[in-house]
Amino acid sequence: TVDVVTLGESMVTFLPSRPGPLADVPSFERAIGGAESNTACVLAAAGHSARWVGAVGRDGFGDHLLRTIGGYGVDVSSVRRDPHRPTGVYFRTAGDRATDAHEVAYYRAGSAASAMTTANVDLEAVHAGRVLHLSGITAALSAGCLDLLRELTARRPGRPLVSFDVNHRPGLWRDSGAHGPEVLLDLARGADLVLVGDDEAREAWGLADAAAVREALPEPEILVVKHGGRGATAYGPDGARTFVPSLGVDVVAAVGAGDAFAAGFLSATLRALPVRDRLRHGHLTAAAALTVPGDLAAPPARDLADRLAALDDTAWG
Ligand code: KDG
Repeated sequence: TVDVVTLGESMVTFLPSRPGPLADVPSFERAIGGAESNTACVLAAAGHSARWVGAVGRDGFGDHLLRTIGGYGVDVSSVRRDPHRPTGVYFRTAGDRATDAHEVAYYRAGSAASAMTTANVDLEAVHAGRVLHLSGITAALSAGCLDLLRELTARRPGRPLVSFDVNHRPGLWRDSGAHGPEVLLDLARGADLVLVGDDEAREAWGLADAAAVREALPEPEILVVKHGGRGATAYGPDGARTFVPSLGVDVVAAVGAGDAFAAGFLSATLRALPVRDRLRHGHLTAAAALTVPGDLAAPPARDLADRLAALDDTAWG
């Protein structure tokens, strides 16, 4: 068995050569994006076996994604090549450093990944991990993708630990016939581990704080509510609540930080570390992603991360 399987859409990402609005950026640099493959890449870089399942076109961008994600050591052998649909791409601006307000232009409607269904995805490969990591982005891509996520979050005996990062992307839901917030809450109820930002919970569900999110989402064994640069709160099955502050890093770009946080938290979960240390590993891994312009940064080496996570509360003040 693999440690972690993730499923979702990956795209070629174009990062701006300069700050400023999309209308004014003269050139872009190619990188890769996709929340779920980002998490798989960081987990593989941290020494776990990871598989990413998705679909890409039979085009150069698809080749590039497979090569790059595979280059991190992620198993991409179950990714479907679609001869009829293109690989999705998106452009982003650098954004404001203080507010992280940025523009995103997606070109992913009708992409290979949006055509994923329960019938064309290798479900055996999807279920073969100790952990299956999903995100709410996939649910917004198409009716077929939403069905697939419903199937994968349905509670049934013997399934892997299902991890769900809410990743509410209002721009993607605008063109979908479904009501994003309701669908996301419903999918989250089927997961064992849920990760959500307090900003997302406020925007999508109108829930004011972490306690209100736990009240609305009692089903997942572990619920992690992230408070941006402040920290994160985890709720366990027994009502236990653990808050760990974030590291005060100089943020270059917040993109990819949530995916990295998930990777750090999952890595520590696979190693059966206590919840406090899972949160600390989440913050440490996120800190690496926060300090680079693109989605992906190498996570801190495991022994260093373990030593940093073991520092006393004054260091984690
Ligand atoms: O978390 C980073 C992702 O948002 C980015 O890589 C693109 O997956 C993406 C999306 O759909 O927004």
